[in-house]
Amino acid sequence: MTSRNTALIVFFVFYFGVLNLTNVRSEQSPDSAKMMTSLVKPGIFRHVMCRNELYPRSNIARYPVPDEFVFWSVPFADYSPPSYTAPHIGGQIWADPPLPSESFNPKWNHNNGQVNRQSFHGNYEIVGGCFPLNPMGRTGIRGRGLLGRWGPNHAADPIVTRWKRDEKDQKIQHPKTGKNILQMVAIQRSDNKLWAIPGGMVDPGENVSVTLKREFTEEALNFTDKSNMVEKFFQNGVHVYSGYVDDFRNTDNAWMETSALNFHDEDGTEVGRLELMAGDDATNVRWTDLDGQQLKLHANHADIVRDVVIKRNAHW
Ligand code: RP5
Repeated sequence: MTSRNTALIVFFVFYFGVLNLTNVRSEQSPDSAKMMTSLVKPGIFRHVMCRNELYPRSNIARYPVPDEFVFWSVPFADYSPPSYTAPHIGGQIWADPPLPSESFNPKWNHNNGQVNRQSFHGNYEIVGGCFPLNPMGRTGIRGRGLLGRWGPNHAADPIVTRWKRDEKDQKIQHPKTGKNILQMVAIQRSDNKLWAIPGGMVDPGENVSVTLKREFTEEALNFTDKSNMVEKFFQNGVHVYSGYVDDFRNTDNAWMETSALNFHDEDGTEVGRLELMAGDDATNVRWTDLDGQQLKLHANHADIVRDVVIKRNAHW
């Protein structure tokens, strides 16, 4: 076989491989949706949002990482990403000290009750003597970037839903699928202007269930609700997802993971009736229709939300 033929075969295999993956991402069937979320696994899932771009709020370019070199298991001899930790992180109470350090030796892969350094994806490696290694592969940048913690940075994402209704309070069916349409409270993030689940970081020692309610109250209600209703509403969450987030801030040594729960207002009389008001970290807040054709969200939030749609047999 000539080298030209070999090159052509390699090109077609790669091209159609990528095409196939793209189709899986954009296909809207519930089965493929389930597959996508379960694809957020080391060695299968490839970074999309945290690769090949300028690092946010900096002029640092990520080292280009082609699809086939994302996984650490694939040798990439030329890989020499820049190291970056945002200057404003230094000394923050919510952030770790710089590494390497003589005095800072956390127990990696361990939860000490204050900071959870365990990953949902099993034990991660420590490289260079002290640096946690992103379990999903290369991101084109080392250091912590904008993230406070080395290793996993744990967040919580409350997916608050209700059914879309008409003026007579009847559920609206989508003309194409005939299924009821779910709506979710989404915020527009101030940092990247993308719509997102109104999630946030788990504070030291905080229980995830507290974070879920706190973040929703801060970001989507701007602390306006003084009733007991929200408190009660947040007692009935359905687990949706625990794992890695393809967040634009991730690096080779620091990354986002989340616990996502669905809080559903079946008859629209609880949170479904509240007036939404964007908090400090959000530019906007609104009830958003969950429609696979239209929905573009921050990180891989759309994949997470899609699981709620499947569970509730709603239109997508
Ligand atoms: C995402 O960023 C998480 O899924 C969560 O929604 C959010 C947490 O970060 P901040 O909003 O606190 O910046 O990766």
